[in-house]
Amino acid sequence: MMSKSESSQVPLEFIRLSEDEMLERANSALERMQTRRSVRHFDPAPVPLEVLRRCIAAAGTAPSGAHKQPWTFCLVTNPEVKRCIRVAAEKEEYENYHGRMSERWLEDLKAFDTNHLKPHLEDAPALIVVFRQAWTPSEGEAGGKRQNYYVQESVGIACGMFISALHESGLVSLTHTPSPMDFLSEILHRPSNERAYLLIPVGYPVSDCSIPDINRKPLEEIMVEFH
Ligand code: IYR
Repeated sequence: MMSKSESSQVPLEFIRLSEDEMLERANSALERMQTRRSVRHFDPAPVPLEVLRRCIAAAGTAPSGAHKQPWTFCLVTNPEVKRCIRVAAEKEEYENYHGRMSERWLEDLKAFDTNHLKPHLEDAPALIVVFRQAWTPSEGEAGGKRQNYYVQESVGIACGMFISALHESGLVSLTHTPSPMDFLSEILHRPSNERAYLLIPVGYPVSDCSIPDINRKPLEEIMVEFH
């Protein structure tokens, strides 16, 4: 018996699949996900904005603490804004690569051929800048702030769903974390309850796109079963 609840409840629409069908779908989901790669070399060709809007809508279906949906997705295609973001990101990354990152960290990044230069921030036709909302402005609350819950987890899940939706839609992306990234709040005029979380360039790969030769951990290495 479900306990009485104060919220209004509606029926869940759910179709139970046969186990064969489930395995087939799980296999094809895995196969699709295995072809996703982060890309650093973008073709400047524009992408359909409506596709990006739908992918952001898909991200917005993510579960979140107390259903606060504590995220804002800024969709940037304006070349001047992209340039500002690139210039500010490269300034921070220069400091990172020339002193702020440890030798070990730089060593770990060698396979990815990264440095402080971020041409993809201008080459990619769209930048999606994800902000997390630490709190929600509220006139009725003390300090005018209403708390959000599990914000990092919620926004992380939404970003994962966004990246999957992009991949399903035939686009490539990069999860980029310039650090620190407060400059994004300034450039995009975000309110004080928002903090930049992730910067995701999106587009098509260049035709001769290369990617790091890396392997994913096998299932046995990432899973422990308890039955
Ligand atoms: N934020 C830097 C450095 C960097 C860090 C990690 I961890 C990466 O996986 C990749 C890069 C940059 O964007 O270059």
